[in-house]
Amino acid sequence: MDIRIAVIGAGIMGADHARIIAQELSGAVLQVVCDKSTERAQAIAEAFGAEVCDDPLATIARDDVDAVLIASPDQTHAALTLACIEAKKPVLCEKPLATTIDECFQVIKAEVASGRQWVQLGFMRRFDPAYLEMKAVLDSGSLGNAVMMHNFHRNVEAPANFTGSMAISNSAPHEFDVARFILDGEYSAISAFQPKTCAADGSAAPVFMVLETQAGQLVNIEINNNAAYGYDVRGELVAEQGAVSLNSPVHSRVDTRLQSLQQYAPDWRPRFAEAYRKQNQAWLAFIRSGEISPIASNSWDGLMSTMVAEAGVEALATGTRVSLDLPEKPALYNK
Ligand code: ISE
Repeated sequence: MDIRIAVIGAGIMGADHARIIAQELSGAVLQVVCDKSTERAQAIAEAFGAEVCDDPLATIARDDVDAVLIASPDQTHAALTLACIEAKKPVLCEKPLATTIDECFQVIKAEVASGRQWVQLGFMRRFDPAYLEMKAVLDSGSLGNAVMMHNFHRNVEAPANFTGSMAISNSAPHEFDVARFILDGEYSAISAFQPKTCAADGSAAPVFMVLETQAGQLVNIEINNNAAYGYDVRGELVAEQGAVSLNSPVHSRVDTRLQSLQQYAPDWRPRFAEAYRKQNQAWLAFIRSGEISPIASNSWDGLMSTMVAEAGVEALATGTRVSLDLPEKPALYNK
């Protein structure tokens, strides 16, 4: 039997997930598209033969919905995820799990009380072939222990009024999560800086962070959401006996007039297309088996990235190095 999926949120990511479910996820059907704007939902639903609903809680409760993908605005994530846990419906929630630490704990508490995991979090980079190869090389032991990880995360242009603290709480969680995943450890402290050469209100400025891990490694992250030239994510893991760098999927190069040109993606969707597909396939397997993929991000990972983001925002605002005091992990989340 096909798994009937509802997508809540018909924005840029909701539309992309709806397309993946309808066209690229064998064994799943896009059953409902839900958005406050029925017009937006209608446009997607019509393209893929789904139904439309404008009430997220009613969507979650529907008998013809087996699982729910949440791609609505960030501040709605926790409440909708809690409703899915209550209804015992597996959920793939776009990052972040919640906008506050307190809400992350509420989700964790509900999952622990129900005795099983229901939530996969949309940190899709864990399914990107380049990051997975980086992790496989490190885990093979051939390069010795990890020492540092360098990360660059660039967007063409930030939305209006995008600030440094938003770069930390909205963009950097991808790096917070994937570096934790690759290094297989937790952070102990974070410092954050902005170059002085950019707009006085900090709105256009990149943010540069240095994180320390409990194992003593250093992780640096540049978030530059006004990089102008393209969507560009780079990473290099430095270990004792060598280093591993990410390659972006580029299928061709144009050579002309003494130049060699390679295209950049305009945003993250083409760069991480394979990761999104693999992530959603893993979620489908989770829906069927009840067992979350060991590489997928779960509610605990969501809490960790929200805690680091909150500390990073504080580090930037105060100009200080902020230490992290992490809670104990419930056994439910041991992998
Ligand atoms: C954006 O907020 C996202 O969530 C995307 O996944 C990320 O790649 C992009 O750079 C962010 O700004």
